[in-house]
Amino acid sequence: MVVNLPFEPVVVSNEEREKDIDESIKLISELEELAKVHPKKGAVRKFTNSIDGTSIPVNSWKFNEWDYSSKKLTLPTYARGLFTIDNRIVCRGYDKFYNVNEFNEVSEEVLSKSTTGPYTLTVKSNGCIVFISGLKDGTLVVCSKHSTGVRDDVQKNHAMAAQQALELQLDRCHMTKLDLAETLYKLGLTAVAEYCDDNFEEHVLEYKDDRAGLYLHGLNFNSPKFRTYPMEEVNSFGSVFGFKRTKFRRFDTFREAMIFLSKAAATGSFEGEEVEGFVVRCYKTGTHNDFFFKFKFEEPYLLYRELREVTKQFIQGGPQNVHFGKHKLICMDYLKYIMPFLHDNEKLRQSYLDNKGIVELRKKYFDARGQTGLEVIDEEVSMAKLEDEMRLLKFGSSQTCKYAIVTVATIGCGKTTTSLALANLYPDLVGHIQNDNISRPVGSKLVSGALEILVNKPMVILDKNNHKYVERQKIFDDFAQLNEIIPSSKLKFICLNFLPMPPKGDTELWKVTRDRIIERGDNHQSIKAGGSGIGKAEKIMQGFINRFQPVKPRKEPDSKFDLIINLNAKSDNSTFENIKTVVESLVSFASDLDIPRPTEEQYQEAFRKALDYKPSINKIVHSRVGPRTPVYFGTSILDPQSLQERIEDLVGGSSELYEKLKATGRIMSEFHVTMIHYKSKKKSQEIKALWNRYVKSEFAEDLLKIDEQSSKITGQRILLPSKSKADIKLEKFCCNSKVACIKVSVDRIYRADGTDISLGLGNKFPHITIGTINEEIRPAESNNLLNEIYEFNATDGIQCLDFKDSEENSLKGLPIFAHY
Ligand code: IDP
Repeated sequence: MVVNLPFEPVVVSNEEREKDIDESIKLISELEELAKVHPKKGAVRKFTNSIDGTSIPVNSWKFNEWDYSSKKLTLPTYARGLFTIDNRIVCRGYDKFYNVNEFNEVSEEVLSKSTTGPYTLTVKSNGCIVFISGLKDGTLVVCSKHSTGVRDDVQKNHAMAAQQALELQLDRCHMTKLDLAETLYKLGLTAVAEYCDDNFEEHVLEYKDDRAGLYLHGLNFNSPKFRTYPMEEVNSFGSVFGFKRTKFRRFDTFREAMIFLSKAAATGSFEGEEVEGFVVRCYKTGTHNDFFFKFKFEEPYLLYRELREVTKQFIQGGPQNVHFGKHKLICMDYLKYIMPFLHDNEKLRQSYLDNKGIVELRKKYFDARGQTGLEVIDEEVSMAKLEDEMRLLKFGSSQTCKYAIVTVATIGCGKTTTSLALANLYPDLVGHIQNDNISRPVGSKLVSGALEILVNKPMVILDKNNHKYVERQKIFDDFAQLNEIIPSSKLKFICLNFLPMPPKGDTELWKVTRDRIIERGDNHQSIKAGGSGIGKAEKIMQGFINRFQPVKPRKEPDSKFDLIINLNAKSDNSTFENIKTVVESLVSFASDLDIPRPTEEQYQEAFRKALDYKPSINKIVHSRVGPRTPVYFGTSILDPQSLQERIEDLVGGSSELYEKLKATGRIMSEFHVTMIHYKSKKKSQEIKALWNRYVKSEFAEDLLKIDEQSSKITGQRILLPSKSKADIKLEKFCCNSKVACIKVSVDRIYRADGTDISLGLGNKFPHITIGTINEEIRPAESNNLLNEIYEFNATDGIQCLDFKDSEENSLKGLPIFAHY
C-alpha cells in the first residue's frame, strides 16, 4: 500500500518518465561495456549480489574514487552508489561532491560564481551511507555504498546491519517494509540515509542510545540525471517512516552561507551539538540542476583522530611506541589521564583496538577537564610543561634520536677507557661495542651489534681504530644496509677523533701510547705486550700509525659525521680530560636526551673503574641461552619485478603516489607479507598464544637450526630450513599520500611435503608494503591505512583498486622466513 504523505510528491510526467527509461538503458549498456575493459582509468567495477531474501540479482557500479574528479575523463554517471536490475536504476546515490577548497573547481571563489541559491546547509551525519528503495513486487532494497544482501566475504555487512535497524524502526512507527518499499517504488525514489550506531561501528562522533539510528538526508529520483527533493519533504517523509531528522539551515546567498559556516567551524557545533560539518545543497548557475558540496570542520576532528591513534599505539607498544602529531601536548595530557583506566583492564584495551569505546574514553577526558575539544585546543600551548614530565615516563622516546659514536684512533689512545667510562657514567644511555671482542670474521657484526644495542639505548660507541677512510665508510654503509628501524633523520653519527693531528713521527704520542701498552701487558684481547714481548706489539702499533688517514670533515666519508669531537691523546692522563670533553659535547649536541652533567666525584669514579677493566678474552658480543626469537615471520614475494608488473597493469599511471615512489626510487627493493610480528603479542591473548605457536612448536626446530648457523645475525631474513611455504592472493591496491600497499589474503601455509600447517595470522590486514613517500614514514604505516579503509570506510585522499580474482594474482609456494 502506498502511504499517504504529508506533502505533495513531485509528479513526473509520462514524457519525463520515458526519457528516464531511455537514458537508463543507455547508461547501463555503457557501464556494461566499460566493465569489460581492463580496470584502468575510467573503468567501472560491476558487483553482482542478490537482494536479501530473494534470488533477484542486483548490480552495483563503482568507479575509481579519483576518476570522479579527473579532468581528462567524462564518466557516464557521477552517481556515487548506483544499483541496477536489468535496465532499471533501483538505487541512486548523490552525484559525487567535494569539500570546499579541495581543488580549484570547488574553491570558494569558483563556487561563489558557479552555484546559485538558495543554499540549504544540512548537518553532515557521521556514519555509513545507506540507500533504500522498493521493487515493483514490494521487495525492500537496502544497500550500503556499494553492496547489498548477505555476503560471506566481508567482515562487516553494513547493508544488513542497516536493514535490521530499519526493520526495528518501521516496527516502532507501525509501518511495514512493504509500505516503505511500495511508496518508494511508486514515487521512483531512493531514500538516502546515514546509519549511525556506535554499537555497530564507531566513527568520530558519538551515536549511542537515543542518538543511534538512521538519519534520512535525501530522496533521490532513480534517474540517470541527479535530481533530489528539498529538505522539508525529506524530513516529513522521514517522520512518516520513523527516520531521524537531518537538521538544516537555508540562506539565499553564497556569502551568507559561508559566513554561517565559518562561524560554526569556530565552535565545531550546531544547536549545541558537535557536528562534523555541513553538506551544502544548491544549484548550478543558470540551471535547475541540483549541486552539492561539503564544508567539513577540521577541528576538533583532527585532534580526535590523533587521540584515537596514540591510544592504540600506547596499548600496543607502551609509551615508547607513541608517536605524537599536531596535538602533541593534548595527547600527552590525555594519555596521562587515561593511563590508569587502561592499566589492568585487558578488556578495555582489547575492545579499544577493535574500535569500541573510543568516543567514551575521549569523552571521559574532556568531561574531567570540563572543556570541549575546541576549548582544549585553544589552551594547548599552556600545557608545555607536560613535555618534561612525559619524557621522564619515556613517552614517545622512540622519537628522540639515536646516536652512533665512532672512534678514530690508533692503539693506546684510550678509546676503550673513554668508552667504558662513558658507559659507567650513563648505563641507561650509552652502550659500548668493542671490535676486539667480536669473533672473526668480523664482517658487519660491529654495526649489527651496535644496532641491537640501539634498540634499548639511545647511544652506542663503536670502539675500533677506524683509522682508514674505508673503515669509516664501511660503518656508514653497514648502517645504511642493516638499519631497518631507525628513521635515517633520527640516526646521528658522532666521531671521537683521538688524533686531530697526523700521528706519524709524533714522538710525544708514540711515547704515551707505547708506555700505556707496555703497562697494559697481556691485558688485551690480541695485542700482548707481556709474554710475547713489546717488539711484536710495537710493530702492530706502528702499522696503524703508518696507515692512519686523518679525519677530513669536508670529505666523504667523514663529511657524513654530524659531529666531530676533537680529543687529545698525547699526555699521561689525557683520557680523563677526553671523557669530560666528550660529555660536554654530548650534553649540548644530544639535547633531546637531556643528559645530566656528572659531578667531579662521578667522573673520577667512572674513570677509575674504566682503568681497572680487564678484558675477558674472545668474549662474544651477546651470549644467550637457547635460540633467539625472531622479530617477525613473513613470506617473501619471490619475483618483485613481476609484482610490480601486476601493480602497473592495475594502476596504469592513475596513482600519483605510486608514480612518485617510482620516480624517487622509493619502491621497496623486496616485497614480503608479515605473518606475525613479535610486537603484536601485546594485542591480545590469542595473538600471544599464536606467536608462541610460531616460535615454540611448528617452527621451533627451524629456529634452532638458524641460530646454530648464525647466532649474531640481525636485520636479516633467513628462510626456514624446513622449507615451509604459503599461498597468497593479491586483493586490493591501496594508497594515500604517504604509503602504498597491497591488501592480500594468505590462503594456506604448508610444509614442504604439502601438508597444511594450521597457523593463523597475527596481522588483521595482511599486506605487502610497496613503498613510503619518505624515510620518516615507516612501512608499518600500511597497517594504519588499511585500518582506516576497512574499519572506518575512509575514502578521503585514499585510492583503492581491486585486483581481479585470477590465477595471475594468486602467488603460490612463497617461502616463509624468520626476520631477526
Ligand atoms: P685503546 O682502546 O685506544 O687501544 P685503551 O685500551 O683505552 O686504548 O688504553 C690503553 C691502556 O692505557 C689501558 O691499559 C688503559 O688502562 C690505559 N690508559 C688509557 N688512558 C689512560 C690515562 O689517561 N691514564 C693512564 N692510563 C690510561
